[in-house]
Amino acid sequence: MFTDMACFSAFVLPIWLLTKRRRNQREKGTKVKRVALANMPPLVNDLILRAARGEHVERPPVWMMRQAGRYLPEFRAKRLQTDFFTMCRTPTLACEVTLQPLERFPGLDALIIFSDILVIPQAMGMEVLMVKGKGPVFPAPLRDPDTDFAKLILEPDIDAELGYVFDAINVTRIQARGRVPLIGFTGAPWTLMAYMIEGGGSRTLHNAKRWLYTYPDLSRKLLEAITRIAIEYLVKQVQSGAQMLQVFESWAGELDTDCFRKFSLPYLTQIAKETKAKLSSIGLSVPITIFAKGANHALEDLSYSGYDVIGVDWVIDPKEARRCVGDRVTLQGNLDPGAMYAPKNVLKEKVADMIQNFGVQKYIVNLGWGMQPFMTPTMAGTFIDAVHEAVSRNE
Ligand code: 1CP
Repeated sequence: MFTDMACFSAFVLPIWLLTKRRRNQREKGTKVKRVALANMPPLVNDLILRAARGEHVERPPVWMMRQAGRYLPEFRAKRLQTDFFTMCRTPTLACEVTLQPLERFPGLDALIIFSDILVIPQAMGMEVLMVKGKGPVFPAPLRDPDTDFAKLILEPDIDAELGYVFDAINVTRIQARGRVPLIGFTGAPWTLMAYMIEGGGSRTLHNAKRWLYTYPDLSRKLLEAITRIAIEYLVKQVQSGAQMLQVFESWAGELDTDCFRKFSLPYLTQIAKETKAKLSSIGLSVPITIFAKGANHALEDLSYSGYDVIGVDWVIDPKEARRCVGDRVTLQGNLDPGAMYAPKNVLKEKVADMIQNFGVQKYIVNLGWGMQPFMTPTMAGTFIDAVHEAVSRNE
């Protein structure tokens, strides 16, 4: 009897557990047969890639952060039927909503894959829910540095945990039929760490700040782990079909200049440099954008950090932003999202002035932050038309 039990726990149980784990990973992982990059439809409009690489363009490309989202009635209709993260995890659905803005606005020059920055904390073992009227919520945020940190998976199996994003990118790249490039993205380490500790959006970030100042070494450990994950995640997005990448450091502006230099910039730099090196070693290369919202004080440092494009928010003058970065990078932004609520003629004038101030070359038109749920498709249409009109007016 004893030997039977010993045999069971020594041999049968581990094998059973291993196959169960593999089965789970398969279920979470690849469901669609991926198409190789060599067999993707040829790209018709490469304006944004040329602008990002600093090559000559006829007009600046335009897209909008959060362009797939709740300001579109067709998105809301889909969301009524499905939970947010189920949408992210279902490649056909993620593909459909990624394409929605382009179907409505053929004047757009890029797509961004429908997903969320919080899929990385999920891959690290944390639960994240999307609560109506509240946004993302972590039922069990990181609070206790000992017990909670120990529960985190610092080296998750990226293919098993995030394979659905790669599938969604692959399907979308095909369905986009080469009309415009597809952008992949990740949250940056500090922003993700802050969400993981706060457990959701926060005005003060007081829990995350307490952690950062009280446990700087542990904070670095966490930031390093997220950095490694983000790099592998970005490389795999490109291998699946992403043609450009963006890193969102949405809460950069919450850090003072010293903390930004210690807890954000080094990791942002590592992400750009290592992602590029890894891609280059497998014969791939895509432009990468950093959007460090609120870190206008660091524009010069960022212009040396390995990124091709720097996204800027609306509280910096375009000419001042250009002065900080020289001609080293392309700039992206920076319309005040609030200008979308202006009368049509005022909005158009703002866009024309913005293009005049940034200049047509080395520039990608965007908002200074994402589209908001209160905006309307008409506002987005006016914004995009304004870009096309402003350039033809200048010719
Ligand atoms: O209920 C819903 O339908 C949720 C709305 C929504 C959507 C459409 C959320 C919740 N995320 C998204 C999609 C999303 N998120 C995209 C898709 C592609 C696109 O741009 O069209 C992207 C790029 C993101 C990235 C993201 N998520 C960021 C970085 C960009 C930014 O705006 O700074 C951040 C901070 C998040 C967290 C998040 N997810 C959702 C909300 C409402 C938030 C912000 C919560 C907060 O802190 O207040």
